[in-house]
Amino acid sequence: MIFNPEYECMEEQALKKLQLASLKNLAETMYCKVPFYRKKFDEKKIKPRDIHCINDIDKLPFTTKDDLRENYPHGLRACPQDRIVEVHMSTGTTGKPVVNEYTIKDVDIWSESMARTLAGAGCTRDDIVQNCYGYGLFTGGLGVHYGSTTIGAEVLPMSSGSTERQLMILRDFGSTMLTCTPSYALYLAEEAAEAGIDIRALPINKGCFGAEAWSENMRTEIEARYNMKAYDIYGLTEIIGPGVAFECEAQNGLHVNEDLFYPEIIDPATGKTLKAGEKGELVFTTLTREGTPMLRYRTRDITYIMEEPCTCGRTTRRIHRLFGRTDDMLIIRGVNVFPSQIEQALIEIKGTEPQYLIIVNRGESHLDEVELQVEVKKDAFSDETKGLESLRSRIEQVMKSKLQISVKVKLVEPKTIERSIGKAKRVVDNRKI
Ligand code: DLL
Repeated sequence: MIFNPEYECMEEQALKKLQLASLKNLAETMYCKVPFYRKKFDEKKIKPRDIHCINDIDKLPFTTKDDLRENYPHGLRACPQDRIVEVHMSTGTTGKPVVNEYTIKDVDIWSESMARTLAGAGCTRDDIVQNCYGYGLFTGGLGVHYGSTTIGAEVLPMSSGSTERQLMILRDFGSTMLTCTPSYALYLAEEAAEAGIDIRALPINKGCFGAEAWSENMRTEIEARYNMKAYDIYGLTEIIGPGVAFECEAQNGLHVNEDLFYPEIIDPATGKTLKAGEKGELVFTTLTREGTPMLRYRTRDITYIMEEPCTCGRTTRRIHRLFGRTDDMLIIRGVNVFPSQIEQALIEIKGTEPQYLIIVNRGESHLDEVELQVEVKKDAFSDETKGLESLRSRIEQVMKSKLQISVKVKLVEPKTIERSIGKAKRVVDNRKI
C-alpha cells in the first residue's frame, strides 16, 4: 500500500521544485540560527542566496559525526529549547553521544515517514505490530510506534529482550507483523523452535528489519523460518531514526522519503558527488527538520542510487541494500571485505547456522589473519568428525573464491555465539592499528 501517493508518486520536476524550496529555507535557517553552520558557510564563501537549483547542494558544507560530537549536547539546535518535545541519542562505541532533538513538527515528519515505511511492507490498520526494537534513547522503538499509530494499526510496545515473553505474546495476541533487528528475528525463531512453537503456523506474515547490515540470504532464511515477507528498513539517529528509506513489495532497493531527506552519494575519499549507479558514501540532508536539521550529513554507509523506476508506482529514488559502513569495512591483507559479504556466502552453505563471528588478528609475521567462527546445525555436530572436517574446508574454499581472502574456519556448537537483542556484533578486530 502507498501511504501518501501525493508525495511518494510525485512527478520528478515537481519533486525537484519542492526540494529546492525546502533546501533554500533550510540553508537560510541554518545560516541565521546555528553559528556552527554560519562559520562553515563563511569558510566556503557561500551564502544561502547562492542556491539556485537542487544540484547546488554540492556547494554546501558537509556535516560529520565528529561535528556532532564536538557540538554536544545542544550546539546544533536550530530553534529555541521550549520548542523541543523529544530527544534521541546514539552512543556508538566511542566518544560522546550523537544527539537529535525533535520539535512537534519533527515528530510529525517522523510519524509520516514511518507510516510510509510500514505501509510499504503492507501494514494496514488491521495489523497487530509486535515491536521489539528498543524503546528509549534508541530511535527504533518509538519510530515504529509512531508509524503504527499513524496508520491506525495496533502496536504492542514490547521493546527488546525478554524473549520468552515475546514468544508468548506472538502466539497469544496473534501478532501479524514483527519489527526488530534481523539478527534478533533469527534468534526469536530459534527460541521458538526450542520451545516447540511452530511459528510458521502463527498469523505473523511480515516484518520490517533494519538497524544493522544484513544480506539477501539472511532475508531468505528469515522468510523461510517464519513463513513471512521480510522487508529492509533504513535510518539513523542523526537524520530522524528509522523511516529514511524502506522497501516496498518489490523488495528491490529502498525508497528514500525524498521530499523529506535528500540523498547524495559521494566518493568518501574526495567528497566528490557520484552519479546514479556509482557506489559510494551515502549523504543526507534533512529538508524540513526544525530541531536539529542536518546539512549533507556523511553517514559512512556504503550504497548506490538505483536508476530504474520501481514497479510499485512510487517515483522516489531507491538506494541499494546497504553494503556496510566505511568504518566496518575490514581491510584484510589489502582486500576490502564487509561482514555482510561473509554472511551472504555463509548462508548458502548447507549444515551451517547463520551465526558467525569474525576475529581478526595480526599474526607473528605481521600479516592479518582471520578466524571465522561458524555455528553448525545440531544434526551436523553429532555427525562423524570426517563430515565436520569436510564442511570446514568447504567454507574455507567458498570464502577464498568469493572474497579472495584466506580465512581459518572454526566450527562451533549450536548456540555458542552470543545472541544479541539489538544490533549484532559480528567482528572482533584485535589488530592494534
Ligand atoms: O539504527 C535506526 C533504525 C532503527 C534503523 C530501526 C532501522 C530500524 P542508529 O542506531 O543511529 O539508528 O544506527 C544507524 O545503522 O548508519 C547504518 O550503518 C546502520 N543501519 C541502519 N539500518 C540499516 C539497514 C538506527 N537497513 C546506522 N541496513 C546506520 C544496513 C543499517 N545498515
